[in-house]
Amino acid sequence: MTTTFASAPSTQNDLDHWRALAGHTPLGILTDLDGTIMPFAPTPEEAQLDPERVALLRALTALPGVRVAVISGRTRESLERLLSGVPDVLLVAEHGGWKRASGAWQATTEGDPAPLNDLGRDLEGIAARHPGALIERKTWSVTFHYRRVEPSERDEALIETAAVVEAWLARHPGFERLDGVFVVEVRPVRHQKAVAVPWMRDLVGPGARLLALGDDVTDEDMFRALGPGDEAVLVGGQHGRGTSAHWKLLGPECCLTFLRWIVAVRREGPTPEPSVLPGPVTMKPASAERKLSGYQLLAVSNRLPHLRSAPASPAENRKKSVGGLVSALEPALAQRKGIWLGWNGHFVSGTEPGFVMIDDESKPALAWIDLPKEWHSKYYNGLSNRSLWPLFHSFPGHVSFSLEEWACYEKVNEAFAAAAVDLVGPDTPIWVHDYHLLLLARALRAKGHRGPVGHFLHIPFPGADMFSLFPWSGRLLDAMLDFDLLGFHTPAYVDNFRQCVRSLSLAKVADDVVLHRGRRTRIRDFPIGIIAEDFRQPDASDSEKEITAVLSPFSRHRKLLGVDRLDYTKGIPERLLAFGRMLEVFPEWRSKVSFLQVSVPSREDVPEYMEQRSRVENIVGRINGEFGEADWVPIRYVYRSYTREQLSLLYRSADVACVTPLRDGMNLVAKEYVAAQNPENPGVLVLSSFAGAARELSDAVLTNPWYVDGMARDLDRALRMPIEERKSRHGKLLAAVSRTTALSWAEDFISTLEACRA
Ligand code: ADQ
Repeated sequence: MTTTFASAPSTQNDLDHWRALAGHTPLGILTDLDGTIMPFAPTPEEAQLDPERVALLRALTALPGVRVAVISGRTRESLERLLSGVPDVLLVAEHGGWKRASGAWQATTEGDPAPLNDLGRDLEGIAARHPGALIERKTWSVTFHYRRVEPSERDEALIETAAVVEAWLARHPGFERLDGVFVVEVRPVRHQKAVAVPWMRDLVGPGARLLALGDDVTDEDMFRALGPGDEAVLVGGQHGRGTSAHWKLLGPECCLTFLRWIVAVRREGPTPEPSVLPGPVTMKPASAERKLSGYQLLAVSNRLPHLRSAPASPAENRKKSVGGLVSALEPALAQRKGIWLGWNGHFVSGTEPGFVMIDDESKPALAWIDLPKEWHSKYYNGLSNRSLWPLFHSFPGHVSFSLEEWACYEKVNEAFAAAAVDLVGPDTPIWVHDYHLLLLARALRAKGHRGPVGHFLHIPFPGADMFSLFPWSGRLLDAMLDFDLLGFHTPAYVDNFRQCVRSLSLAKVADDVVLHRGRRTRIRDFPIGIIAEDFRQPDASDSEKEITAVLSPFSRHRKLLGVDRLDYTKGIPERLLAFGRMLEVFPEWRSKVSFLQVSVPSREDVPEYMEQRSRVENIVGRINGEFGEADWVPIRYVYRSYTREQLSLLYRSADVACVTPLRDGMNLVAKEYVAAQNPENPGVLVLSSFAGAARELSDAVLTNPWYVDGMARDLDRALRMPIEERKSRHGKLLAAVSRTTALSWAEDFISTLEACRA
């Protein structure tokens, strides 16, 4: 994978700048090792510093007026082994935990690393399930390496790791998590490569200028600690975060050439040779590259579809990494030379978003910006998930509004628009996803974008009464009408939108068109589909073994299944209560039927979601305590993510799926369950009438999740349903699921959007 920073060739000014630094005395060079001056080896132990590199480091350390330090995350022993041939090099190990000028190593902090042992053990358990993963334990840190995990397995490994690490960090506030290039490390908050900077400055002496080189996010700490007159160079730059370096080198080989050039400049003087600078190049906004690449379609969503490195929170990645949206958009983007822009899950340290970065070798091509943490918290946790999400799902009790968060939401939409116009030409169609970016068309127009801009809302659009609670409802609707096309899951949501526009007397509303400020906005339902084949024949592989283990306690029982993100809109407590009520009212089911609830962690830093978790766990405990027997646990509750193959096996094994959200835009689990069934002996779908999917899947057992007694009766009915009825309902449901696929959904939206150009 190549991550491309937009870049420009070096100029005479660059050359003069670097000659001055390379020739400066005294000069301190701080360099990272792995990924900077030597390429990554499959495991840290396999790495070797070849004779050419040893010779170069020796030559650098022998230069009068120059000191060289290797600043690494490696252990003291491993640095000593690798650099034994470079006796004069200064060393910093464990990301600043240890330093050695001459003589013995010195620890830079005091503290107790013992609690890391428990974390190490838990992570070993995860590594054992993911071939290629390995755990590295140092004095002050535990690192999970996943470079050698199969790419298709990495998301899963990361999601599990992140869950364990986050839970551990909540109990150990003196430590922090660091996501590097295929590594997740936990270390004391105080340990940073930054400690090397003042230390080096002291050692080099008065008037020192420093040059720091590194490829990893840990090197950013060092870069930020540099002073005026110093320079930071990002090597390779795969870490994907905003960087404070102004220069970049393409990779370790370029880095070697550059260091050789420094040796030559110091030995031979600034003129006449070497007259060409073999790097670094200045980092520039992406616009120059965009003109060359000519992307024909841009998709924009809050998060990027694929994990680019460790997830910020496990659940945030789950949807995109396993969901149908990626599969739906991938072919459409590939066909049109498209690119996908999103947030990468990382934060920049400053107060402005990072550079736009492009990875045009991934499929689809990806571009991303990283946001300041505070922006993200206000825009995402705040306005998106504490205002718009509950409001649009008609949960006014969960809503909170803040002017500051709204202002930040506007700012983030503008930042996305700025990135978008850097990536594509002014006439390129842009497809925007979901409630995080409802102001994007407005911001794009302000930046001169002329091409068609469409929006698809993945969640419900509320009725006018509900919508009017939003303090900035007029401004929001007004901005939404800058889109050329607004897509919703169902005609009912389209109708809600129409009513809202009418109630605000903002515009002229015809059937599927709104006219406003001279712009025509088409409004239409585009019910999202799945790729049914993906759920039909799961491979009997390792995933099967794991699912067999999950299901084995159920082998003698009929099975009910719930699969959801742990979100209050999904109605998980209500459905468990209904199951409890069923056991009470129909005692004949006791010891004969079990409920498996699989929940994926979600938005765990939003308080409502933490409450939801403990509420669900309480109900599970209560029902199991009340009805359980020595050989029967009524509810098994699993709080984790599964692969698509594993989910398919779960779906296929369940007699009844309870897809009972209190409100849901569409709900893909309902469709996936139908697709996964054996047509000769299908299970029964109990589906909430308040899920968007209920419109297409009207042959399910439709239930009202707000009415626990009624839902208990519906569960009983589903369990008793005769085979003929099951087959007949399933046949109709499968036909509905096959009618609109994820691919036809994307094609339909894009071609409608392209037609808006006319
Ligand atoms: P979600 O609210 O996330 O999506 P949903 O449509 O059900 O809801 O999609 C969930 C996806 O996550 C499914 O593809 C499912 O397979 C997967 N999933 C669930 N539990 C999982 C687990 N334990 N492990 C792994 N994967 C799991 C939002 C809207 C929905 C709308 C979709 C798509 O809220 O209403 O249907 O977008 O537009």
